[in-house]
Amino acid sequence: MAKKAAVILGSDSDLETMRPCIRRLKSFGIETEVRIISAHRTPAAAEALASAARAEGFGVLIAAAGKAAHLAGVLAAYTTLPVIGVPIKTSMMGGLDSLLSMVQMPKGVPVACVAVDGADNAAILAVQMLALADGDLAEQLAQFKADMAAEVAAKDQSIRTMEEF
Ligand code: RP5
Repeated sequence: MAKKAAVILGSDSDLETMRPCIRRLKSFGIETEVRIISAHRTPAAAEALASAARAEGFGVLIAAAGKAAHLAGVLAAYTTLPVIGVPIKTSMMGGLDSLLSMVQMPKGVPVACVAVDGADNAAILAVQMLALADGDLAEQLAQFKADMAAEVAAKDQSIRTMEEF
């Protein structure tokens, strides 16, 4: 049976940024659970989710958080599943605070951190991880990449024929 993905938000204020991630996972047919769990406000829930995730059929966890963004790291402390972090853009530091909090993990507890607000890439990376053990998903990914290349090639063709250049 295909592994599930979990998208864990540090706050409901992260939801709009993360909608593309949830949509992308669903577009690949990945069963996705979305939760709001905070490393600081509900740490016991973070431990419970991460500790049980592998046994519950998850293959990857995606964690979005901003500011002192420790959620992905805390989840990674309690699971051997891969954890992908999405640092959320902040008003004061543009997300650099979130990025550094998330990416500077101690040796032994990695988090695969995507770009600030990199929701879509988090989903694609998660699908690539799940596709290691799922041939259908791997085929879908190959088609996704081919469609993306065709789209860029069409734009290239179009710009080459623009009169303004
Ligand atoms: C983090 O602090 C959340 O992930 C969010 O990005 C940020 C602000 O949270 P709220 O104060 O809006 O709940 O924990």
